[in-house]
Amino acid sequence: MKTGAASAIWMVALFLICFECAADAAMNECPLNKSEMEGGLQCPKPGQELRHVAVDAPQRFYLCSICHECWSGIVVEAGKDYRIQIIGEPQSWGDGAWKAATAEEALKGWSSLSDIPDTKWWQYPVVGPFVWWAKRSRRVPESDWFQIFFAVRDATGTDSEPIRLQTVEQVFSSPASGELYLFANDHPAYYEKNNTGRMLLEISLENRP
Ligand SMILES: [Ca+2]
Repeated sequence: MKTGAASAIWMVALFLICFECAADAAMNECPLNKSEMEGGLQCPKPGQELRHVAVDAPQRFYLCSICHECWSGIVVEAGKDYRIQIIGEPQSWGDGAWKAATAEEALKGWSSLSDIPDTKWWQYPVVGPFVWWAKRSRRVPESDWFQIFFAVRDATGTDSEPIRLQTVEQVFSSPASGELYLFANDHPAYYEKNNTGRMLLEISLENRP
């Protein structure tokens, strides 16, 4: 009887360990930088390894700034409330010379050359006008460079309006049913050129009273 009980405990433990492995394996892998992309690690595509979020069963996924659309694999439902949270600090988060060491800095993004430490005097007249001119071509023109957004693509292929992730932990009502994707606000031609970084996020379903 004791041997049977011990076996049962081991079976449960092995199941939990394997379940954890499977959860990790299902996470959306994405490249940290151009070098990893050239090494073969591509940005996640939509519709891969889809996972649903349940109450008390949060799911984790990565956001990589080099991806135009970083597909989370997370399926959300219109009208339900979700809590999205950055776990820890981002890894090597940056847009060219601009770097963010903390999640708060990453969320803030940057607006002009004065936000970039060690900017040289000659860069203001040379690079400054380009930074100002190019901002109208950002994915979300009215928001600063590299601020983080998420959106939902429904079954018809229609994307919801992007919602800005403004705090490390944020609750939102899903604007549509479909897969969640995220992106750093950038000029479309300047993702693979100079974006680096990966951050881990977690999403959970809010339990409405
Ligand atoms: Ca960029």
